[in-house]
Amino acid sequence: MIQSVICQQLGIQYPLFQGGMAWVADGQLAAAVSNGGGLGLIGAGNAPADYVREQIGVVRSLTDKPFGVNIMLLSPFADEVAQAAADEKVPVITTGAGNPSKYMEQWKNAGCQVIPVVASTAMAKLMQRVGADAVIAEGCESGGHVGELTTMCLVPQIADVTDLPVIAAGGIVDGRGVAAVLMLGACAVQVGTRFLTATECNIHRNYKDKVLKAGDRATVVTGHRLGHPVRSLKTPFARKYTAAEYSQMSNEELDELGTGVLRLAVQEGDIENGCFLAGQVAAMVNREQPAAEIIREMMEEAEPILKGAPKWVV
Ligand code: TUI
Repeated sequence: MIQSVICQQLGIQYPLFQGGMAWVADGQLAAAVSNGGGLGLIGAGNAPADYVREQIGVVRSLTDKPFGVNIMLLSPFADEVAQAAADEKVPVITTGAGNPSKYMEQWKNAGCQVIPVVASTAMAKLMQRVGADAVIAEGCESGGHVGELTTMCLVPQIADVTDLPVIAAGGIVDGRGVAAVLMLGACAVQVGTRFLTATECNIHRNYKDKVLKAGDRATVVTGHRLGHPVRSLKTPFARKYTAAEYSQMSNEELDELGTGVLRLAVQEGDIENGCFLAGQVAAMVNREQPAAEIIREMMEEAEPILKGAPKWVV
């Protein structure tokens, strides 16, 4: 079985995190992943603290395994969600889309392990200095908010500047990806897109179908103009937004255009107006499966690949 330092550190069976996908990663999905031996995460996204508390209750009612909450730092509710996570003493807190330094003391005092997403070596060094327990190096193959570097380039550079465990994210969908990032210096993976079609994932049927049908060039990055590039499936909304970015439209109007579009995709399955976040690996997601099966399959695939590695060395 594939194991690494992160398994002992967090008390999980397999070195696999589920992405903290906004609107998608609820208590039910997180519990299914944790029960499958990975680390399940609740995605706080732009939701208020009450929603997050409720979902923590859902996870705790379904599993006694470790789990986490992902806090999206651009959220207007980030402060109250940060407090709720500390009050609830969630085992693991991951963060995205910003610098979580100001919450560090609060979370460490509550006994939480803090694992920020970093998109640069500078941020990785800072996170080590302020007491993070590990870092997630997320390449721009991922869905949602993206940095500039690819997983292939980011993971080894992050591994070179920190002694902390590195979890690789972005572009990992099967055992080949798991094996590859372990070679780059990661000790675990974070997987988002593949869990979109997990049986326990409560997104709209249309969202799952779009992912299942996606081809190799199905995604596009929009949002550069407002400083928050986001990868999503090429849909009427993505085309409309791209056109708007290059038009005379004001930044305020552009911001307005992007408001509420994740909910429209996840809850309404609105093909015209929804923004369907997904990573570049969407094309390789071809089946609906229980979360536990996804985890087991990825780990079982990676093992013979890693064991076969000596054949490349004569
Ligand atoms: O955060 C994500 N993925 C996301 S967040 C999201 S919701 C959203 N809503 C409105 C605008 C933008 C997004 C959908 N998907 N992934 C983790 C991630 N974090 N990727 C990149 C980063 C990151 C970027 C900059 C982390 C730290 C960072 O530091 C900024 C700084 O201060 O230097």
